[in-house]
Amino acid sequence: MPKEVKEKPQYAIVASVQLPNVSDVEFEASLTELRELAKTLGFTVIHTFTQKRASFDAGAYVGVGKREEIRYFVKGELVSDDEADDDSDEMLDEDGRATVDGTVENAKASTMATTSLDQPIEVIFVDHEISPSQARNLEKAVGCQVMDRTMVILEIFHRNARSRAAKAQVEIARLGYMAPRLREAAKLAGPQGRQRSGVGGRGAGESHTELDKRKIRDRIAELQLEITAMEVERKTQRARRQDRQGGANVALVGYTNAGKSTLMRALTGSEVLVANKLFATLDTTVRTLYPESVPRVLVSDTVGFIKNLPHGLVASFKSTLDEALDASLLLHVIDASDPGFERQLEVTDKVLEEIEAQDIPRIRVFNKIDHVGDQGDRGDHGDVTAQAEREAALREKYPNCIVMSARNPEDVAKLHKAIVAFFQRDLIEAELFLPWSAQQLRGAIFATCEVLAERAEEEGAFFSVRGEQAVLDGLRGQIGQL
Ligand SMILES: Nc1nc2c(ncn2[C@@H]2O[C@H](COP(=O)(O)OP(=O)(O)O)[C@@H](O)[C@H]2O)c(=O)[nH]1
Ligand SMILES: [Mg+2]
Repeated sequence: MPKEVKEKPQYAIVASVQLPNVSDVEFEASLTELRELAKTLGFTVIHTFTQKRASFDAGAYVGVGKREEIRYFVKGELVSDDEADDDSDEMLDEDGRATVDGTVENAKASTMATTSLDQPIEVIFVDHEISPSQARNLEKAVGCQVMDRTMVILEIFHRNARSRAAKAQVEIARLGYMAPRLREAAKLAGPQGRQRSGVGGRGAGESHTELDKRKIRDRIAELQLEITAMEVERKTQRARRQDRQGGANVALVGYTNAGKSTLMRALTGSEVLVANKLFATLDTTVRTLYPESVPRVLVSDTVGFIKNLPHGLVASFKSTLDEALDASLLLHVIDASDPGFERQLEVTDKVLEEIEAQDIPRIRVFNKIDHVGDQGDRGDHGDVTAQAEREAALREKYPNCIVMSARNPEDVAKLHKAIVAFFQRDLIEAELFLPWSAQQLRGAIFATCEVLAERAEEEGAFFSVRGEQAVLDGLRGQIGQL
């Protein structure tokens, strides 16, 4: 079901700590992915704060100077922070991005940047899973809601879960995430929160949390039983689906940021709608291939693979990917410009096998070829030689693959053609004769077949068509009866 259309942008910022064992490339890739996930949730990320540290700040994930800088940015004004005198942790910053002096300068610049915003900054996204108390402290320090990586991913899975099994699986993960956070929620709620238990006082608040925790455990057990029961049911459904003939469905699968949604829009002609920002946040899960083909092909987007998927979310991810099983063709979209694309390709193949989608025909689509060798800041014109080399290597290694750029309309047309060709592989060419007396069937011919040529004769019209055998037989039968 489409979400409510939001008229105003929801602004957000991102913060991340780079630990010593994380390379710059890895760090940036993870941040890009998080921003992409935030966009999926409908947020416009306007700034990213980064910091190099030996470890996360035990109290609030980022160091105190950084917190101050972020708060300036969020509030759009200079506010003094009681804790701001403790600057010891900022010394670890190697490129001086977060030294305390620099912080104030950055903050002043930030203040200017944010005063022009028509909306407040609502959320700060954090690129790690942080503890409940870190989240609470950070929230207090910077003055907006905190969402950590796990929470973001859970929300996306929640929105993408369609089958009952997927919904149950995601709920289990959500409950597991929430359980340790209840105590913090109770603390945040203050005395009022404790009163809910009816007794009041500190101990009562704690026991209320214990009660909630037990409820959560019971609910998880219940859901687990449901899932086990549903697995049996699913196997029979699967068998039924595989028996079912026809149904030209394509599903786009692959990592987040590979270009699935962009391709979906390009392939289905929904570009115009999506260019209008209002629609960018709408669920665009299933659309018709455009220009339309015979048979009509439905294209669906699936939840993207995630590079840093928290271990506890693997089962939920697989269950939300289940809808790919309904497809008769998978387009596996790969970002050919991502240095880690081969590893991602392997992981995708492995997961598809685990959800038993390995027998569904697949086209590998190496996207973003235009971006190969692009250092990011030089615009969209990457290194042409590097692109040609990468393309040749890919074609050699993956014989039937498509190497393309979603930004190139000719490439999109080629992919469109490949999809249509796949679904037309069982079509046959034939000639139909429609007497003038049976012209009411003309519409039916155009609706169910691809008409290659039409020729008027004295007795009626000849159509050279391409269609499914069963459809052609049906039409001939109808013509004969008239
Ligand atoms: N340079 C380049 N960028 C692309 C291409 N395809 C998609 N993108 C960009 O990559 C980002 C992620 O694309 P999106 O379709 O949202 O990826 P998804 O997460 O797989 O749905 C967006 O900023 C797109 O504009 C491409 O072929 N070339
Ligand atoms: Mg997408």
